[in-house]
Amino acid sequence: MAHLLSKSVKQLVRKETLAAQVPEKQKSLLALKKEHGDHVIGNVTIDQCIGGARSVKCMVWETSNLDPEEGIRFRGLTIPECQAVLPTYSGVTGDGEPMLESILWLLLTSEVPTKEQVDSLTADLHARAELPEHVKTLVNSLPKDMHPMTQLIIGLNACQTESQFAKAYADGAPKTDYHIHALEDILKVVAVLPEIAAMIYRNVYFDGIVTKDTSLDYSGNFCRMLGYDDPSFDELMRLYLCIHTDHEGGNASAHATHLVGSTLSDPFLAYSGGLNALAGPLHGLANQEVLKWIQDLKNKFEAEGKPVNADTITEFAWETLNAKKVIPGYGHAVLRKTDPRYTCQREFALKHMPDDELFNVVDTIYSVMPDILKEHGKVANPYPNVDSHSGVLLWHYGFTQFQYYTVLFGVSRSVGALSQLYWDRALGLPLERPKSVTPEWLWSQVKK
Ligand code: CMX
Repeated sequence: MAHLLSKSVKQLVRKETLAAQVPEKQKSLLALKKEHGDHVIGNVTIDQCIGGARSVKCMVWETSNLDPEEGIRFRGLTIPECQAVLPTYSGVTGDGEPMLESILWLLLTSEVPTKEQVDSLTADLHARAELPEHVKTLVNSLPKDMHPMTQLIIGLNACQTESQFAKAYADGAPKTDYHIHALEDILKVVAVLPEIAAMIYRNVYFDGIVTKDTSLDYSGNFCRMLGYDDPSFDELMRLYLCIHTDHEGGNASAHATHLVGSTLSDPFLAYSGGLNALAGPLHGLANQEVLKWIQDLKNKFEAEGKPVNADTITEFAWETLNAKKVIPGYGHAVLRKTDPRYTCQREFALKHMPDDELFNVVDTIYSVMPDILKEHGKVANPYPNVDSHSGVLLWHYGFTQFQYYTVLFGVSRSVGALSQLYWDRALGLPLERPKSVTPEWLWSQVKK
């Protein structure tokens, strides 16, 4: 049976906010296409063609934009601006981290929500969060040594039986209604991910028991399901989930979601595609790699009776680079400065755990790594990215199972990638189909 949007969300998200915006945005995009469709906005070099399409402008993205120097803006707001204006759990804006529901509202509607709107969204997500029995059985049957990301992807794919979009499509729904059915699925995917994620965590590392507390917000309830009840950890989770949501459209997880969705695969399948991309070590898996790198470093020098300090970190960094491996958590395909997502996590650490041993290791790495990478000479951006800091914060609260960290990223990224998927369907964006060329064709262009 189709889930009905809660009354408040129905009014605020669909009827007043989104429904008013959709025709305007459709009109504007149509005008761009019709009146300026042949306007040239860039060239593509052979370097870009071979080099992963870096900087090729060929995708429209509503929800966020990434500036190489400044970093991410969610609907025009930087991370500090989001922290200053978005509703928090305490109800006092600026006191604590923004709620995940706040950023979902912002990304979806481009409007800063009120606390009342955010609370209505919390209630709506809790109401949708029930997992089908077959999903529970399936997730509980997975081998404990299967990577948590693989388990998450399997769990989400199995939830596809709940897709209202797929059902509406099969029933012949008109194209103009696709975004409405997509929104049902999008909210459902966001709602079910924490429980799937928590089941995996509890199954792999603990007793398999997941206890909800829906009197809390999305992040607080997620923490309880994972088995944590420290309010300070709830705040960390709010920050963590907010900053990982979106990073414009070209990153692999967002782009994969957008690409799969462009075939009119439903949001469950589309976001499973995104999660598969996120599971790669050059993308979301880097957060587990960072912790592994630090543990390897500590083990090596402890065995040699040496302290972890700037000198030993430098030595280990050069060993890594000379072995032709990457320093996880450093570098970025777009950013050319320290990632503001790194900076806000550092500020959280300075506030909540200034004397934490591992935080000090991460901070010491930050003090030496940019110069090492500059000297190495290959890296376009020698500064840390988001993944460089996230693990150490989790570790502080006893969340030391670093093979699991990317799952948290996966829960968060659903919010950005799927908010955009709503707009993909609302704007009627077509099937993605860039042109590939053969190496022979490239040679023929050079010889011309
Ligand atoms: N350590 C060592 N070498 C690095 C490096 C790093 N941290 N970052 C880039 N390089 C190397 C690249 O491998 C590349 O080498 P080759 O020419 O031999 O192929 C060269 O420097 C140039 O790469 P680049 O233009 O600076 O970076 P890319 O856009 O190709 O790649 C990224 C970006 C993130 C994949 C890369 O910086 C990297 O591998 N970083 C480590 C992994 C990581 O932290 N990923 C997480 C990114 C954030 C996220 O998506 O979650």
